[in-house]
Amino acid sequence: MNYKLVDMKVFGDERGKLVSLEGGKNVPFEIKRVYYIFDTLPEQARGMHAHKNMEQIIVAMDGSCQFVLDDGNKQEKIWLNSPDKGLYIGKNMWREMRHFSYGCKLMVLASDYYDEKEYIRNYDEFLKEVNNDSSSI
Ligand code: T46
Repeated sequence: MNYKLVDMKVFGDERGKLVSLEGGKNVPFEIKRVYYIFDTLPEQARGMHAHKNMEQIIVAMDGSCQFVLDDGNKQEKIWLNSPDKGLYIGKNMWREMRHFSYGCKLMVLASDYYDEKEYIRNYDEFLKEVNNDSSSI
C-alpha cells in the first residue's frame, strides 16, 4: 500500500504549537501546489479517484474524516484527526474521504500542479492501470 501516516515534529510551548513542512525534507517531494478543503458535510463523500503520478500529504487542520485507501488488491481505512499527523499518499492509490466531522478542514500539499488528465476517476480503469492490463474493456 503506497501510503503512510506520518507523525510530524511539533514545536510546542506555553504559546501553542507549530509544525513546519519543508519540501524535500520532511515532505518527501518538492511542493508545487497547496489546496484546502472545508465546509464539508458528514454525509457527502469526496475523492473516489487515484492519481497516475501525484504524491500528496494531507493534514486535518481541524476536525476529522476517514480515508479509505485501496491499491487495487486491498483496502484499508484510517482516520485523520490531528494537525500533527500527515497522511502521505503516493501514486496509484484509490482514495475516498468520508465521515467528515462538521468544520473539518483538510490542507493538502501536492507534488505537482493540478491536471485533470492525471486523475483516474473510473474504478475499472484504475484496476486496469494497477494490474498493468493493456486489454480494453
Ligand atoms: C485528492 C483529494 C484528497 C482544481 O481546479 N484545482 C485543484 O488543485 C484541485 C485539487 C481541484 N480543482 C477542481 C477540480 C474539481 O472541479 O476542484 C473541483 C473539486 O475537485 P475534486 O472533485 O477532485 O475534489 P476531491 O475532494 O474529490 O479531491 C481532492 C483532490 O482533487 C485530489 O487530488 O487527492 O482531494
